[in-house]
Amino acid sequence: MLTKKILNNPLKILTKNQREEYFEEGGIKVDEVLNRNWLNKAKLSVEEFIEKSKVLSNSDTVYDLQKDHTFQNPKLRRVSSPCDYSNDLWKLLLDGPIGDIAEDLLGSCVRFYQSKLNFKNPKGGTEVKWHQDKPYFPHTNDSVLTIGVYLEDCDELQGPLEIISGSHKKEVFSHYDESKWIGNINDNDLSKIDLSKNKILKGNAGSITIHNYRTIHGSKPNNSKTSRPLMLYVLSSGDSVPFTPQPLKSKYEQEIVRGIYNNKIHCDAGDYQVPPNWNNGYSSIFAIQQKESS
Ligand SMILES: O=C(O)CCC(=O)C(=O)O
Repeated sequence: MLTKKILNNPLKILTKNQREEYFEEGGIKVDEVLNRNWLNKAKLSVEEFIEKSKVLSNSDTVYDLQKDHTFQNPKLRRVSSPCDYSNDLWKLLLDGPIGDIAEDLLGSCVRFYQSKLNFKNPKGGTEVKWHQDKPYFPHTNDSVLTIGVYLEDCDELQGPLEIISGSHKKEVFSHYDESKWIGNINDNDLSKIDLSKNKILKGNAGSITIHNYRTIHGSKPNNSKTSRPLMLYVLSSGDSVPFTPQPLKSKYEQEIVRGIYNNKIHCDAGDYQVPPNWNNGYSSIFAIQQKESS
C-alpha cells in the first residue's frame, strides 16, 4: 500500500511520531506493547515449545536445534510457524496489539505471511548477519514488515535486533555468492554500507521491534547468561503478495488478519532477484548463514 495513503489512516496504538519514524528510518522499537496477560500467555507458549523440543535429537521442519541441544539442556534456535501450534501466539496477532500496530503501518487490510520464534541461548546464541528480508521473499510492493516481540528483557548483551537506519530507501543487495545462496549481504557490499547508522532496538519483555523488509538488519551473538526469545510476525498490506513459494509452510499463509480484502494487488515496477526454490525444505536463517545447509 502506498505510504501516503497509510499516513492518512487513523492510528490505533502508535503515535504520529512513531509512525513517521518507522517510515523515515525503516524500523523502530515500541515499549510496553503487551500487557501482563498477553505476555504471560506468550511466555507459556515458549515454555511449551522448549518442553516439546527436549525429546528431539535432530532439527526438523518445525524445531531448529543448536548442535549441543540435549534433553537436560535444551537449546532451541528457532521454532518455524509457531502460530500453527500456539493459539495464544496467533490470537496475539488476530485480536491483540500486534494486529493493531500492523494496521497503523500497513493500512486497514493486513495479510499474514509467516511467523517464527527465534532464540538466542545464553553464552553462545548465534549472531544473525546483516541481511534484508526482501531477497528472501520479494513481494509485489514493499509494504511488508516484521514485528518482533521480546518475551524476556533484552539488553545489548542478549543480542537485540539492530537495523541500519534509512537503508530501506536504498539498494536491495544480492544475498547470493555467485550462484550460491548465502542469506546475508556479502563482505564486498557490506563495505558500501554505513554501519555507523545502526540503531539498536533493545527493550524489555513485552516491547516490540518493527522493521520494513528492505531494511538492513541483524543481531549479535548472545554473550549474557539469559536467553533471548523473540517472536516474529511477518505481515504485508492486503495488496502486497509474494512472488515466490513460502519457505515456512503454515496453515495461515496469506490469511487476511485485519480488514476486508478487495481482491486488488498493487505492483511496483522493477527487476527482482529471486531466492532459491525452497519447496523441498528450508532450515533456518541461522543454519543457512552458518553454512550448515543451503
Ligand atoms: O533473531 C534475530 O535477531 C533476527 C531475525 C531475523 O532477522 C530473521 O529471522 O530474518
